[in-house]
Amino acid sequence: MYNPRFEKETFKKEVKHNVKTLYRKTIEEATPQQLFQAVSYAVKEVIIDDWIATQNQFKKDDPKIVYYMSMEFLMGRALGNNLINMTAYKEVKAALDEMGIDLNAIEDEEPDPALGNGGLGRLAACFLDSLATLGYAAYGCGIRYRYGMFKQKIENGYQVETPDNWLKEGNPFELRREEYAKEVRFGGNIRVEYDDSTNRTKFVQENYESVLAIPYDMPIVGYGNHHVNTLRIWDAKAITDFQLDSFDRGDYHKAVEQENLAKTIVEVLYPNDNHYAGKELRLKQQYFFISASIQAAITKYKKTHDDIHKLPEKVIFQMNDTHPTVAVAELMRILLDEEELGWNEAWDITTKTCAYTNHTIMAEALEKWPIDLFSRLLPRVYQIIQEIDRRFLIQVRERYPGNEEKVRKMAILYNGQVRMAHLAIVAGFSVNGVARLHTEILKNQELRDFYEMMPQKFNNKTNGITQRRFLMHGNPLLADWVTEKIGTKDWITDLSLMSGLKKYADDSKALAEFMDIKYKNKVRLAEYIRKHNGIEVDPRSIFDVQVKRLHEYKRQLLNILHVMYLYNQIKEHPEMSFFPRTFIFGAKASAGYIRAKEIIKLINSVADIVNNDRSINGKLKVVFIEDYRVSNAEIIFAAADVSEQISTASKEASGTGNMKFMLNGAPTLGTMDGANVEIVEEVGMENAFIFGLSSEEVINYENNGGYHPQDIYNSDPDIRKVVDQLINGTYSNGDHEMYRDLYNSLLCPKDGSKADMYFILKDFRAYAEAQKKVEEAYKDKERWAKMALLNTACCGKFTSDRTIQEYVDDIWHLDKVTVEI
Ligand code: 26Y
Repeated sequence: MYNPRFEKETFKKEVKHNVKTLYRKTIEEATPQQLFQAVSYAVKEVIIDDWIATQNQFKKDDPKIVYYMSMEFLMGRALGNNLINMTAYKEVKAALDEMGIDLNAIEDEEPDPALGNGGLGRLAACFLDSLATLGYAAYGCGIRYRYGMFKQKIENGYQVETPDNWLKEGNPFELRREEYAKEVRFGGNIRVEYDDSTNRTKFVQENYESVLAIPYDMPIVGYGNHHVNTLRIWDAKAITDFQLDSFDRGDYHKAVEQENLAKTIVEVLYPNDNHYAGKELRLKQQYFFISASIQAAITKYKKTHDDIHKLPEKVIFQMNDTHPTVAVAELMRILLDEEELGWNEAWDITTKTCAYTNHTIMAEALEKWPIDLFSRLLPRVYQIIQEIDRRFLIQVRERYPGNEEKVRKMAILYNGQVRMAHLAIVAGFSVNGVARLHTEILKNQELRDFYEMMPQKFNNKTNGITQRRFLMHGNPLLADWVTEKIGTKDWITDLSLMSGLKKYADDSKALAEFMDIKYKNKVRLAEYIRKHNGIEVDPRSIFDVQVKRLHEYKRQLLNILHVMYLYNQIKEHPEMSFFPRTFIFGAKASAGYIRAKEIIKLINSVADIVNNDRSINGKLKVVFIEDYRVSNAEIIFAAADVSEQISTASKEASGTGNMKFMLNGAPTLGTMDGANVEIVEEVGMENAFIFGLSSEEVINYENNGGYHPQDIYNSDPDIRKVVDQLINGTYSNGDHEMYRDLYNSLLCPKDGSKADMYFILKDFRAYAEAQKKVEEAYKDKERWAKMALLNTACCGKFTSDRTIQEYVDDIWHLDKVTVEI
């Protein structure tokens, strides 16, 4: 056992004690939520000891620390995960059982901390898990949003957003740390002063508004190693509590303003995924958490080191996309104005501590702030960026004399805008993509000029996921089976050991066991669907799953158009052989993304018609799972037969859901995009269903003005029929306008964009054929079982432990810490 405090009787006593002191109740009287709180506090008690031990070890060892700076951390529930990582899940479950408490039910009382949108935020959470498990010193730095990702309700087929008040009942795992508060200043003007005695020019910010950033720490528990890192998320508070006498001093407005600023700044997570909207409040959020985090990191460093020049030996700031990029200018500001270094010294330190990860090539996701807004809000930071840009452009002109085209393309400040990606690349010593194909596209297309000028900065770090959450916690049946089959639990921290399953690929008994576990997980999901959607699905049907954010490039529309096509086929040829199929969708659309919301409505409309058509004998079912999030994702991955990864090639930087499906034994049906390429490389073409245009082909079409979807529409009657059904009322009660915009997007967009930008009709036939192959393969039970098992067996590369070790080896160079208890 991990810790004597999880010993049954001790732990039971602790829970009873907590229920009594927190609620003045007995176990029998407590509500499930109260039990969740009481159990969580009991678990936290144990964590705290390890947390202290880890911090003490840091003090002793003085390791280099990575600060993972991210606007998003999509953590998922903490209780179950913490128990897993403390290797106490089963013991605690048994102890609670004896008290008549069902751990699973208690876990369901925990709201998902949803401080993120999708892939980028969840990746940050997997990285924190791996950093602690591998024994590296790390802080996650982010924002403690009052409201996380909205809750999604489906009403009459439409998405309706409601606020995610995740802190309503209190968060038992967090610690408020008022004593580490930092002040963050906005706006005002910069007064330049010359100090004769020191011969220095001083830059003094005046007439600013400020807020106090208050850190909340959450423990990040490593697996079985007593290592506990910290996720530090910042709350905002007005700098002086509202004081009435300020009214008399004429400061009334300012006092109110500061109060409001503090309240609004951390109010809510922006629900945009891969789409930049240019909101001033978002820039405030960015500077708020970055300034506080960097100040805190510097304070911590200076406590035990006296030479600021050596900061790069102990500190790394990893910027999760461009959202935290203002970090480079803020670090410069502190080094110049507070540490009083010269420009060259400050620049040398900054460019050795900051590194940047790019997560997207979608043009609309690139952050470019209007200069007037930026300089008004962050006057001193803006001055520094001007100087960074000025010096950088001198280098560009030196390298490319007379080539003003280069200057225009590479400048940080251009056309009235601050290009955050350029700032990150110029100031960072490392620029990485998140899958091999993605990094190649960055080097050869999107960031070509930068790659040409500074090739040494560019590197690839293919994403990964944590098997602790997505197998051990999400799929305990399969986890236990894997341990039994490969004869060791060590896969929990060394996923390459999964290859030990390969020897069972032709073992009928093992294959039957594997598929029996899949079946049980399908029954579990079917129950979830019955409870939450009121739809009956048959666990013997093929569970074909697409769960991810809703975005046109991810092509949920291709999937549902294909369902419409299948339905037409079944209706037209009732005699044809057809293996029963359940198409499962889960997706949130950004609140302002109209077309994405239309696609959700379409999926639900198709579901309504298809699910209620008794003439097709339940051969086809369509389910839209409401409020897709980390907690139900764990159940969904475990139950999937087919993993839909059908983005337009070149658009999905990596994908990480694809890896979670693979881990749980679902073959990929996908395009050669993102990490799919590497998945296929590991598992073999014969164990995946690959279709569609390649990224080169897509990029080629794009560079030559697109293609003509009308030709396909005119020549393929099955496709034409499906597309026409968008506007002939089939799925809209006779309303011809409801899906007109989707129809137009495919054939003749009204907004001036290219027809079928995402090559849905172009890839349709290839997709339908690949789907046919899925059906054929599934009918052959043993063949399918082998494919599914080989997916699990070949997933070793896709652990975030591997990804993190590569970041450590190539970028961060951290020291391993062994926590001594
Ligand atoms: C509003 C705005 C500037 C913005 C907000 C969120 C831009 C982008 C994002 C989120 C991007 C994101 O989640 N990207 C995904 O990152 C994953 C982790 O690297 C990849 O697997 C995935 O392919 C990529 O779409």
